[in-house]
Amino acid sequence: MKIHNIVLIVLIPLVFCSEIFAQEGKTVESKVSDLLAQMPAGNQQITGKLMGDMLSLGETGLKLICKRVIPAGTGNDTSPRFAIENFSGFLSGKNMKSDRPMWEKICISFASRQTDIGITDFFIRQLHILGGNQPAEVLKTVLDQFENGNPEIRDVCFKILSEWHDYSALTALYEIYSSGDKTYEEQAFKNYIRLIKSTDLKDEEKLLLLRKIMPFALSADRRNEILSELGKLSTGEGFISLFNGINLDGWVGDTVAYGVENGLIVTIPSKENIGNLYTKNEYSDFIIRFEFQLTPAANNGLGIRAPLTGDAAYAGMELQILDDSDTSYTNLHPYQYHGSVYGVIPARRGYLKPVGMWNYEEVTAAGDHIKIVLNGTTIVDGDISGPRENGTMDHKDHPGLKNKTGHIGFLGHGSLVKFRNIWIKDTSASSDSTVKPPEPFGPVPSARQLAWHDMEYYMFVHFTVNTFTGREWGYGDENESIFNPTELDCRQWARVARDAGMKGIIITAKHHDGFCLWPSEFTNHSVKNSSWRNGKGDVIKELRSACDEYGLKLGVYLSPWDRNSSFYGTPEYLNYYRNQLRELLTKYGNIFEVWFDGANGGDGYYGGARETRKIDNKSYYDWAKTHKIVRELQPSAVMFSDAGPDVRWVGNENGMGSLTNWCLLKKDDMYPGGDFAKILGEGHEDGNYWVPAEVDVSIRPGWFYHQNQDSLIRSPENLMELYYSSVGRNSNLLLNVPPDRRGLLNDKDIKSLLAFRDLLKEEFKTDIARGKEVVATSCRGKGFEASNVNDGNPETYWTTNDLQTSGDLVIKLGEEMEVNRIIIQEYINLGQRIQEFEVSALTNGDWRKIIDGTTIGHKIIRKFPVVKTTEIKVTISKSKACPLISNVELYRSPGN
Ligand code: FUL
Repeated sequence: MKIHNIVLIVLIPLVFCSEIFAQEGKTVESKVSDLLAQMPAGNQQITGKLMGDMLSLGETGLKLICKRVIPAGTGNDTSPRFAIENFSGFLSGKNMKSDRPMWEKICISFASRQTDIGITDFFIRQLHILGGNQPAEVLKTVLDQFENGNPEIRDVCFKILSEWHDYSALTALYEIYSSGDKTYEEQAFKNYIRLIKSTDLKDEEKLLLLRKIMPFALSADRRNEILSELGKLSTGEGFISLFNGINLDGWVGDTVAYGVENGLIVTIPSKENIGNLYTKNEYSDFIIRFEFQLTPAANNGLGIRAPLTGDAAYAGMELQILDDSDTSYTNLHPYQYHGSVYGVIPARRGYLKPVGMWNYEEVTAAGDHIKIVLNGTTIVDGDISGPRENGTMDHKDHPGLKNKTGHIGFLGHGSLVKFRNIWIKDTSASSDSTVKPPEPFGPVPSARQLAWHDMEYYMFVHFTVNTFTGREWGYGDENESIFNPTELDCRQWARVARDAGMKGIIITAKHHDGFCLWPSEFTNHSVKNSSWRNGKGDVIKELRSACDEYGLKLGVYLSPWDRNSSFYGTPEYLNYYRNQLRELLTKYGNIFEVWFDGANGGDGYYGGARETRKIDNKSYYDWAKTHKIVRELQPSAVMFSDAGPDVRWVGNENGMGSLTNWCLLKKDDMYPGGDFAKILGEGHEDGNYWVPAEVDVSIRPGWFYHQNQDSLIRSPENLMELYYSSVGRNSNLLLNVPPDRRGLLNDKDIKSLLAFRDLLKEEFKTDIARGKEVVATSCRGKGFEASNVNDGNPETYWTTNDLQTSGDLVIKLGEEMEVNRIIIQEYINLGQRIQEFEVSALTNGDWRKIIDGTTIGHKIIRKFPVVKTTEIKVTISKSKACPLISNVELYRSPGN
């Protein structure tokens, strides 16, 4: 927690040196004193700035600060300790990599040269906070200290190892545990397992690490814990161990006649009447693998689908385990040979190893089908339905053939037999055609949000009196008659939007000047008093029918700030605002998005008052009440603002979505117009609402049309960059294209938009992943196969079982191909989960990483230099819960 807080503290502000540090002529010593005098600083911004100052002190200054840390109780060293801890947090930030080694070196030297345990502790902890730019070196220091320090230092170091944040401490913990040092053994074991469980290691790696520690797990509890972890991991084949090598946990029945010796299950020969040893659990369909060793003429049996009482050969089924090579058995029937389903299905004789050697057997029970492979040879491959319906070979009654499920057991017949390596895979679930989908994880999108995600790219239209006054923010005192577009044609806007590949249009029904593009009955400041169409026009109405004609959705921007209204700033204004909202939401059909702007309050006309009016962003608008109106009148509309509730602002107007972009937000602490730029970009990884980001940006420098910006229109290539930094970063793109004074989109803008559309078509022309063979390291089961990621169906997805949070998907291209673009989509209906991923390409037998990243969400599109490859691998290395991928596309695009 501590580390987390510190990181937050320092990531927020951009760091610049403060004035005192710019002053020449000061000694490092006095700079240090000046700096420490300002700490602890009251707020995060100041602390952040001071950290920049601290960095500029260089090694000498930093060491001077470290020197001021003194043993507890000998004086006040709050300032240096505060400075140092924050500095470690500061340097653990993403972009501070290059400065870390120097600080690590200083901390290591201060940690090792101290005689005071508290100070050593303090400096070792800095290494921990730093989080390991060079984890190996930091770990080495901690380990050296662990080995060489006095008991107290050992304790501190061990604590750090135990709390280590990633798997790099596994080896150290393993060594401590396996060294047999009793003081730390218990904790070392626990943390070794904890790290394996919690890290982003691949399953295969986890398996190796668990197997590595198995021989040192000398108690049954520890063995069971390891085996249960092994069982949870998909071993590729999904077998779990039935025997922990130490005791008979998991077994019932005659646990006296069967015992454990040297890691083997053995029958105790002194016992005359050996009973049966059964699994506690019941199995119906399964594959069991085990090894067994016989003594001359030994007799035992493997009971399957057996009850715990009665003769398993009849009440269940008995698969013979028998030294049928012994002369006493020469005259047996084939349905009594080793492997036979006793009395029911015969076996092939002659494949047992010589007595005293270990045999390896695999039994598959799938419905009525029983198959046994002994030492690599199939000795039984038959069906019990025939004997069940038509009579058995031994002509006896075998009611157990009807059992659907039961225990598996070793059936005792008085001889000495040994068993080891007993593994089972329960296949009952996979023979069932319905595999349960994963449960949702965390907040999930509503239906209206899902529909919004699919829109991806749509048009913003800024149009009002400003178009005619040349302003960006109208004062509110415009004479309505200036609104007079000579050739207004909403059909042209819609046609261009459609041709440009956009899915909708959001229009400034009212901007900050308060002028309404529809004849609102609540104000005179609207089209009804303009010269346009003799005051009979209604832009919203015309746009509605144009959108319908061209298959586009319509959204409205209704500025909360109104520089015309005399009510603005008073409670009455809210009624006015809500009345206008009601007009828009009731008179113009379905609205897909309602855009609540964050710019609020300032000077304005305000009905003639011509003054400055400030409102409190947090409380004035009473947003909850306004939101209710939208939900009531347009239940399928999403609401946009800095803080949602449905869609959030991305935090800038430059077209930049954030690479790490969670659709999640802790919106309860936020409000429109607040200072949340960074959070708005990234969202909150642990956010409690689904509030995805929308990137709003203009094709021109201004939001409104200004003739003098006709030469400053974004080029098609620039629009492509915008597309990558918005749609390609899990955001929607709302691109503003302002109509000119004619009321038409300008030819220059249209040209750029349509050329961009052509570029886009070329960029993503042929998806070379579509339909190719895809394999995954593991799969949840039927319905969730890897092939779902390139079937073109957004409703199907690949996923793993619930306990897995990583996995690989390999797309086999079938031949060497050039690739330079990838699209990946999560199946967000069940939550955004993926935290880290990587893409690599197979070239000449080597896997080479081509990109990595953090979040995915609805969609990411990434560029990379052309690779010639036969296979592309998408590795999900970290996910909050089992990862769900609905789509992967690959392209060789002409772009760079
Ligand atoms: C801002 C407004 O102040 C701009 O004029 C523009 O409408 C932009 C989309 O939002 O907050």
